[in-house]
Amino acid sequence: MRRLFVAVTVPEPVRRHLSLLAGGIPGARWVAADNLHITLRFIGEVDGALEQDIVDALAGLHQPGFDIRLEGVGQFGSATSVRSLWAGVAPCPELLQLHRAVHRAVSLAAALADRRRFLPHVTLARLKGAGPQTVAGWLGAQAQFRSTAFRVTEFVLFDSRLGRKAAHYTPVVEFPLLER
Ligand code: 3AM
Repeated sequence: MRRLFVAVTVPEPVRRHLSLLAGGIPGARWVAADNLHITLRFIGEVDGALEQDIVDALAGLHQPGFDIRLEGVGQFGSATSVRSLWAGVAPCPELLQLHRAVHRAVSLAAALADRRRFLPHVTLARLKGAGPQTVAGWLGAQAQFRSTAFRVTEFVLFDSRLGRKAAHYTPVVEFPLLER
């Protein structure tokens, strides 16, 4: 069994830019630069046969490549108990279209539902017990964050192994998007 998810990766210069945002929150677990990504669809644990069906379904997608930019920061969780901090994505219809296509392909191939609303983001940190004021200070300080634009040329099926301190992500299959 492997624990799978589908994501868009972030190029190295943008990951380096994002890693400058790490810091200033005691107890935060900052995501390692190599692990920064935009999740399109979490799949979960599947066996080899189902994984192959998912790979076949994803390989059947023919979506175009596109440019995106990361912009702004936000939080998941509640005001008093923030679970994670993230960088946002500037509005991008092509990313939403890719998400819809991946979502549909996975749902059909694996008969797995996922009704969560898609809010594209790059998780930067996971928090436990961080004070709301500290978090608000960080959000205010980073509110103007804006990356350079970059081209998304593929999406990737990842295997996620949960470690005691951090998850370890390994690319399983890279699916190229159509060129201009
Ligand atoms: O890209 P982010 O960090 O938002 O939180 C996990 C991570 O999302 C999420 O899948 C991404 C890659 O691990 N994830 C983990 N378990 C999940 C679950 N049971 C989940 N998403 C939905 N349901």
